[in-house]
Amino acid sequence: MDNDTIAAISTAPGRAAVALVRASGAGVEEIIIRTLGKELPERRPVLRWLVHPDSRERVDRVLATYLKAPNSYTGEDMLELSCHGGPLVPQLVLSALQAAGARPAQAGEFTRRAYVNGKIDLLQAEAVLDLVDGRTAAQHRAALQQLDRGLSRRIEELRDAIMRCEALLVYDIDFPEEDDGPVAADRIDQAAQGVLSGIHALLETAAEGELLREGALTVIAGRPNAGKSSLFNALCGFERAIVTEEPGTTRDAVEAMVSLGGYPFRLVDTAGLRQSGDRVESLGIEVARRYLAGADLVLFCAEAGRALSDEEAGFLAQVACGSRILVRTKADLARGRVGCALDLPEVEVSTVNGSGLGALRDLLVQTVFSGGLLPDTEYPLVRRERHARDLRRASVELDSFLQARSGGVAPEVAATHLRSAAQALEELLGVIAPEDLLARVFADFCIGK
Ligand SMILES: Nc1nc2c(ncn2[C@@H]2O[C@H](COP(=O)(O)OP(=O)(O)O)[C@@H](O)[C@H]2O)c(=O)[nH]1
Ligand SMILES: [Mg+2]
Repeated sequence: MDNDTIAAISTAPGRAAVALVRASGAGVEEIIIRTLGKELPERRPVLRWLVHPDSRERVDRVLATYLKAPNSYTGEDMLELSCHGGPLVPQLVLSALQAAGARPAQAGEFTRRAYVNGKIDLLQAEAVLDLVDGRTAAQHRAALQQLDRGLSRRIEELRDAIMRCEALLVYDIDFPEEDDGPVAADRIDQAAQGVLSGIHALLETAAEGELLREGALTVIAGRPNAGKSSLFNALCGFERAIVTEEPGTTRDAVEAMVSLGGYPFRLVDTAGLRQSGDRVESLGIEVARRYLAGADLVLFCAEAGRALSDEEAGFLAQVACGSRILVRTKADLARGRVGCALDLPEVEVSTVNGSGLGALRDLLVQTVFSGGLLPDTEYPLVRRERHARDLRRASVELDSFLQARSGGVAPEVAATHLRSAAQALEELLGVIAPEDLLARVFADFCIGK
C-alpha cells in the first residue's frame, strides 16, 4: 500500500484555462500506457490525446510529463497532466486515471510521500502548507525561508551541538584515565549552555511567529460616532487586500483579515452596538469585549482636537492586554491639538482626505511585528505550536542535564537528558537517526591520537 498509485486534481476548482492533474506511485507507467497510448520520455512535456482506458473515448488534449523516481516531488514515479480547466475536463481526466488504476489521493498525500521518501523534512512539508495558505508578503517570505530549510538548518545545528556534547561525554566515560586528562567538564557544560541559549532565542520568536500565521488581532474601540467603522473600512481598503469579511449579523463584530505593509492583521470593528436612538447606554464605549481579551492591539478612536472624557480615559487605562494606540479621528475637521494625559502613541487621521493613514499603518506594523520579521532578516521563526513544544522539551532536558552535572550525577545518567533533548529536535525535523551519534564520536575524535 505504501506506494500504491494516487491521483488528484492539484489546481483549485472553477473556470480556468488550464488545470493540473497529478498521479504518483508504482502504477504510473501502466497508467501512461493505458491513457496516453504509449510510454513517455522522462522529464519532457509531450502533447498527446488522453483517452479513457475502458471506453477508449478521447477526454482531452493534454501536456503530459513523466517524472521517474526518485527525481520527482514525491520521490516516486509521477505523471503530471496539464489539461483544460473548468468544472468538467479535470474531473474526466481524473476519472480516466482512476479507471487506469489510481485511487484518489488524500489531502496532503503527495507532500506526505515527499516527506516519507526523504525529499523534504517535516518543517519543509509544513512550509509547503504555509506557502499555499499565505496571504501577505511577510507570510510568503517566512514560508519560503522555511521551505529553503532556514528553520531546519538552525534546528540541525542545535541538534548537532547536542550530539557533540554527547560525544564529549562518551569520550569522558570511555577514557576517564587518559593521560592528557578527560574532557574538561566545563567545556561540556558550556557547550550545553550554548545550545540552551540557542533554543531560548528560537522560542522567543514563537509569539511573533504565531502572529504572522494568525494575523495580529486588532480591536477598534471608541465612543459611538468616533469614526471607528470609517477607519476600519479605510484600513481594509488600504492595500485592496481584504481576505475575509464576516458581516456581524449574528455576532458583535465585523472582522476582516487585511494586509498592512505586507503583514497580516485581523481587524475587528464593533458592529452589534450601534447607536440606538436616545438610549443612554449607547453613549458607552463600543468595544467587542470578547475580542478585547485576546487583542494584540487596541486602536482607540477619539475625534482630534477634543479632550478625552473621564469614561474614555478610564477605559484606556484599564485595557490590560495588547498595545494601545490612540487614533485621533476626523483630523480634517479639527482645529488645534489637544493631547491626552496618558502616555500613548497617538496618530491623527482623516478618512475623508486620507491624511495620517500611512503613518498609522506603519505604526501598527512596528508596534506588533517588532523583531525578527523585517524583510531583510534571515532569522528563522518558530511558527507552530508543534515547534514550540519540541523546543520546550529540548530546553527542559538540557536544564536537567546541567542540573545533573552540577549535582555530581554520573555522566552516563546525565547523558540520558542530552539524548532526550536531541530526540525532541529530531522529532521536530521529522528525522530520527540514532547511528548519527556513533558516526559523530569518530568524526570529532581521533581515537588513535
Ligand atoms: N469629516 C470627517 N468625518 C468622518 C471621518 N471619519 C468618520 N466621519 C464621519 O463620522 C460619522 C461616524 O463615523 P463612523 O465611522 O460610523 O463612526 P463609528 O460609530 O465610530 O463607527 C460618520 O458620519 C462619518 O462620515 C473623518 O475622517 N472626517
Ligand atoms: Mg461603527
